[in-house]
Amino acid sequence: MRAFIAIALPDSARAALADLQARLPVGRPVAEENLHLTLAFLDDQPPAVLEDLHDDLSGLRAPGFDLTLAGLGGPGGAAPALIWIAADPSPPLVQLHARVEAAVRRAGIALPRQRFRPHVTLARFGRRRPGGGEQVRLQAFLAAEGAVRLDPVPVRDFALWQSSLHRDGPVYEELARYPLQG
Ligand code: 2AM
Repeated sequence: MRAFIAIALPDSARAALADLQARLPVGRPVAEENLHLTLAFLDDQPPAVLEDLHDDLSGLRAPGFDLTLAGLGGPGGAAPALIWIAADPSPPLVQLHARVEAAVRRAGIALPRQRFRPHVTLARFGRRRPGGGEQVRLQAFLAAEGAVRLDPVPVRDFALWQSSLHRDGPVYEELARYPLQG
C-alpha cells in the first residue's frame, strides 16, 4: 500500500493556494483537495508495517502550532520538476518531523537521509519540463507573486494517508489522524 504522512491544510488555506494556482502559467496544478505538507513519504509498504507504524504514531506526543506558508520556489536550474510554497521551518514543525521520521524508522521503513525542506507542492511538471516560453512566463509569475505569504495556519493534527495512482492524478485517502497536544 502506497502511503505517506502529512499535515492536511484547512479549507481556507487550500482555497488561498488554489487562487494562486489558478494564476500559475505553467505546470499541472495539484488538485485543491490534495494540497498538503508531507512529513514522510513511505512508498509501498505491507499493511502489517503500517499497522506497527500506526501504533507508534498513536503514542506520539508533540505540541500543536501555527504554520506559516510563504515564498514560492521550485525552479532550480533549467528543469524544474515542481513549484511549491515553502513552510517556515519553525521549531515545533521541525520537532514533529523528527518524531515522525523516528517512528517511521522504528517501523523498519528506510527513509532517504535528506534535509527537511517543508513545503506544499502546488504544481508538477511531470516528464515534460517547461520550454523556453514557459520558463519566461514562470519567471515573470515568480517575480510578481513569489513573495506571497498566507495567514498562519493552525496545525492541530497530522495524518497517515494512502495514495492510489490514477491516470488523472493520485487519490488520497486518510487512514488515521493523530492529534497534537496543547
Ligand atoms: P511533495 O510533493 O510534498 O514534495 C505524496 O505522494 C507525497 O509524498 C507527495 O506530495 C510528495 O511530496 C511526497 N513524495 C516524496 N517522494 C515521493 C516519490 N518518490 N513519489 C511520490 N511522492 C513522493
